Order: sequence, then C-alpha cells, then structure tokens
Amino acid sequence: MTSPRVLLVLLAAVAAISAQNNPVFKKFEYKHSFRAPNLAQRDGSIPFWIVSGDAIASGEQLRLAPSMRSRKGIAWNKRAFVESENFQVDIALKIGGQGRVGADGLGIWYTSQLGALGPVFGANDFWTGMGIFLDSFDNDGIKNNPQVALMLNDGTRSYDHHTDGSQQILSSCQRDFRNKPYPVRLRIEYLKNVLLVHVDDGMQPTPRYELCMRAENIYLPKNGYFGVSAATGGLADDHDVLDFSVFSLFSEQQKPTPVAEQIPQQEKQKYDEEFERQMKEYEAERAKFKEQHPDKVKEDDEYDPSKYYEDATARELRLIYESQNAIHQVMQNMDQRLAQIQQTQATGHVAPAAAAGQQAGGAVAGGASFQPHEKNEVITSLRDLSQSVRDMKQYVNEIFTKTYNMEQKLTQGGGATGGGVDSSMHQKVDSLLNELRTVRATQIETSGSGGSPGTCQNNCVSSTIFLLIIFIQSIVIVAVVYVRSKQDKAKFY
Ligand SMILES: [Ca+2]
Ligand SMILES: [Ca+2]
Repeated sequence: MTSPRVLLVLLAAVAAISAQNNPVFKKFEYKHSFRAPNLAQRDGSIPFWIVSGDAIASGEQLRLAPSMRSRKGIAWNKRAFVESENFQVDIALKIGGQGRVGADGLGIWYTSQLGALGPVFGANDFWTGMGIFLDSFDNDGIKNNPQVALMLNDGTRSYDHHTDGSQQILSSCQRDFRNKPYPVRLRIEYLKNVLLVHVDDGMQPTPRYELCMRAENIYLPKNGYFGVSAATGGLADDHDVLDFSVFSLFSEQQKPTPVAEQIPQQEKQKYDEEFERQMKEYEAERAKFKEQHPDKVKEDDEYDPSKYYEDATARELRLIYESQNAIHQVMQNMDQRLAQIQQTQATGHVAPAAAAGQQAGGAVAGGASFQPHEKNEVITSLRDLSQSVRDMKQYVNEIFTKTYNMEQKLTQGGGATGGGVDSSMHQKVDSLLNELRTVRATQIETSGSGGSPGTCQNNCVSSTIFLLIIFIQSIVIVAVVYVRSKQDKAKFY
C-alpha cells in the first residue's frame, strides 16, 4: 500500500525536476546569429548586425579587434530579441597573439539598447543588461586572469578596469582561452531567471563544456539586443568570433506555432506563385541582357569567389605588402630629398671652386659624382674630425688652465722668493759695507797717528786681499741665491 504511493511521489518529483531543467523547445534564430562560413556578405556587412570601430567581418570570422595596440570594435544585433524571454547562445571564438600575456579581452552582451564603442572591452559603459567578459589582462595583478566574468548593470554603474571589476562582477571563473588549437566555445543559457555559462577548453574539435558560472534570480531586460565587442591596449591579441548562434528557448506552454501554420495555406500559395513569376521575369531580363552585352555577361558568368573574398593569410600578406610598399615610398621620397640636397650643395660649391682654380674644380667634379657610401664616409670622417677638434679644444683648455695656475703661483711664489733674495742680499751687502767702513776708519786712524800709509803693522789686511775676499763672498752669495730660486721653481712643475 505504501510502496505505490512512494513511487508516485518519486515520479512526480522527477517529472517536476525535468520540467524545470529541460527546455522543451529550442529554435535557432538566424536573425540574431552569424556563423562561418559565409559569416559576412561581400561588402563586409553581417545581415541584421551593425559592425563598427576596428571590427572587420569576413566570410570566416568577425575580427572584433586585431592584434594591434589600442584597437576596439563592436558588432551589435540590430533586431531586438522578441522571440522569447529565454535564450541559449553558442559562441565559438579565437583569442590569441604572439605575447605570453594578451589584452584587453572580449565582451558578450545582452542589453536593453544597441551598444556603442566605448571603454568596456570596446563597448560603452553604463549599459543596462548583461555583460560577459573574457578578460585576458590581469589589471589588479592577483593572478586570476584570463578569466570569464559576468557583470549585470542597470545603467548606473561604470566598469572598473583597474580591479578587473572584482567588486562589480557577479560571478567568474578562471579559464585560459588564449592561443588554443581549436576555437573556444561558450554556451550561455538564460532560462527561468537562471543564467548558466559553460566554457569549452578549445583543445579538441568537438566542444567539451565545463560549467563556469551559475547565477540565480537574474532578471534581464526583455526584448534586448545581443552584441559582441573587443579591445586591445598596450598588449594586443586578435579577437575573432567564428560563430554566434542564438536559440530561443520555450517550455511546453510557450511553444510557438510553426511558421508554416502561421500563414494560411491560400496566402502561402499566393506568395509562391509571386516568387515563381518574379524569378521567371528575372531570368528573361538576364537572357535579354546577355544578348545585348555579350562581353560584360562573360565576366559575370566567370564569377570567382576569390576575387571578392580573401582568407586571413592572404589578408595578412596583403597588409605586409602594403606596409612594405609604404616604407618603400618613404625611402624613395627620402632618396629624392637627398638628391635635391646634393644638387644644392654641388651648385653652392661650383662658384667658389671656379674662382679658386683648377684644383678646386677637380674637387667639385668629384663632388658631382658623390656616391651614398662616399657621403657616409665623409659624414663619418667629419664626425671624427669634429670629435678630434673637440678633444683638441679640451686639451688646449686644460693647458691654458694649467699655465694660468702656474703663472699665478709663479707670480705669488716668485715675488716672495725675489723679496727674500733682495733682503738677504741687502743685509749682506750692508754688513759688508759696514765692515768696509770700519776697516777704512781704522786705516785712517792708523795713518793719522803717524804711521806711513804704505806700511802696515799687526792686524792689517792688504786692500787687494780684502777685495778678493769680498769678490769670492759675493760669488758664493749669488750662487746660493740662484740655486735656491731654482729649487723653488722646480716645485711648481
Ligand atoms: Ca582586465
Ligand atoms: Ca585580475
């Protein structure tokens, strides 16, 4: 009696869980999607989407931001998502570049308004709705990037790049999505106010999703717009979206009526007939045109897709070729300018050379056939020359300074020494003169006391010997003074 009841309860519970978790119906919405190949049209536009900024769409990918510094690009779905309140978005993307670290990242959006170019991974700030950021660069430096982060905004908040929005994001997971061998896939599911984000690791061709985020009680704007954006900074990655597939999700009650049922049978038949008629008309016109302009039609018939499309490699090659061409152009311009300068120099030299004569004329003839390498040599030697002149100038300056100092010292020291010589000389000469006077006075006294002037008694020195002594003494003094001054001079060198 109890076991069937328990079974019934269990069955009811399973049914309830499955009804809650499994969407009953899922429909691809091509007006909100794009995918490779034939992602973009010939003119680079994506049907139902606006592509703006540095974003470039080709058949194979939507490159939102190239691996160049400070680029940003966006693409936004022009049509509001009115098909359902719940959705699933499957995205395949490739983010990568040469660097070990990349920047800035890619944003996936569902907003109440169409997005515009701005600072949040290429898109505008103060949005209303959901932003999922594949943030490559670790701005706050806490080693948690690359990461996938979810941020909701009601139009009042500004994303804070410096902290990687750590105070603003609702949920995140750390995933290395850069430089993977296969496109990295994301699955975003919004159903019954629960948002789920699964991320694949990009290591194999078929996706292997892992749960990254689950957030409950999420209320996204109704009839919002899907968008993608990307930006680079000082570091730069390529940010490519290869697939953006939107599905509307319905529970059993909400299941939409198939398109075929929406249009009455009679009307459908009318449309088909109209289409047939227009096609026939078009064919007839085409045949007529072919007859009238056979040459032009031939070109049209030989339609070659490669004429209109180019793959990524071809595009890169073309870009390289173009930049090389630009460099070549600049070089040519520089060459022309140099030639002009040479010419001006040559004409400037001719007049004085002609006046100077034959030898100078020969030099000008040499100047006319100036080769670039010769010019370089001349410039180099001129540089050497000016360097040598500079060195020489320095030497001369040094010599001048030394000489000046020496002169100063000599003047000071020499003056002092000279004064010393003079005073000692004076003293000695004075003492000599005194002695001389004393001697003469003695002689006069002696002769005055009755002695003959020719005769000499005790303690008497003959004048010849006296003079001789004085002479020798003077020579010695002069020699001593000379030697002393020599020694003083030697000190200054
Ligand atoms: Ca960041
Ligand atoms: Ca960080």
